[in-house]
Amino acid sequence: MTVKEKLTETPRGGRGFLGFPINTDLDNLDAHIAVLGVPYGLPYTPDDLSNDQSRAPDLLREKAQDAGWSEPRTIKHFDWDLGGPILDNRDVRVVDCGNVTADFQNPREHYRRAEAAAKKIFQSGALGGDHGIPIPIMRALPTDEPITLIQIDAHMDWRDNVNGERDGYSSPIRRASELPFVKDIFQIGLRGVGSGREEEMEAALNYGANLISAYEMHEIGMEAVLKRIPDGGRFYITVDADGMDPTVMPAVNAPTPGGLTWLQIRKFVHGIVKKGRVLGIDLVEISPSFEKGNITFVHAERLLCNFIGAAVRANYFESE
Ligand SMILES: [Mn+2]
Repeated sequence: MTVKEKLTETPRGGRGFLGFPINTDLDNLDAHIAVLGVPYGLPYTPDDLSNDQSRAPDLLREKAQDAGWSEPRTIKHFDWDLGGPILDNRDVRVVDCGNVTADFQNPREHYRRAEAAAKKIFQSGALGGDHGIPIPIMRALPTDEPITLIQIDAHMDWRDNVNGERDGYSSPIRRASELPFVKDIFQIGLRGVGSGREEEMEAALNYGANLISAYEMHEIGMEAVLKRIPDGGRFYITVDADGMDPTVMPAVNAPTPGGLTWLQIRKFVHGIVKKGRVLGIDLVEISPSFEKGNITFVHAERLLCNFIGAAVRANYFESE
């Protein structure tokens, strides 16, 4: 008999996201929606080993707007963003799978565990971590049908490597483009200056990535952006907090003016779940040191609430 590998551990504070139950036994999940914290990426420098972003998954749970209340209000009460309680009184089960465990002797081990955990749980709502996190998560996606990748980000993230590291936070879209089941790529909110140079721009264009700058998005509106994304099929969404405007999510390493507003990201979330099957969403690159009040975490919580509530109302979990 083999001992079961402990891929995740209970979040600090012991409260699941929004008060949903915690289950770190990934072989016995019995859930429609699973939340997974993935704190650690792969370092470009020794400082990155445990970076600021590593604290975000636990803080997002702990800073929940109803954290001071004796009952999980966010789950139970009427939600005006959704027109009713988040799960619409349907038989939909959400669990928090805790945080992927780390091996500090071997940073790469964390990615292996994240991929193994994500394989066990897909559909996931994954909470990063830095923007390297989607790499193991996307590698765990089901491979039997093509998947459209949608990234909300100020940056392209097409670097082949940085300091020799190929799986770090500047490379998630490059690595995704190499996955055989990833088909169309849409990158929304691009602006300012990031790690990308002209050669990354060329690589993205050669692939056929649909690059939609923040300024184009503001010009034509989110409705028109959604129309460009073909209906049907499967989607995976990765949200870098710096894709949002810094007035909405100030707690990022690279605040860049001109990002998505709250109303735009909400419209995007509700629109995309109606187009096809969103297999998972991740939210990464929240750097708690730069938080102003609680504004980033409030928007982060609302974003994931809107995603869960919209997926429930799109009948994702009816026949399961
Ligand atoms: Mn970014």
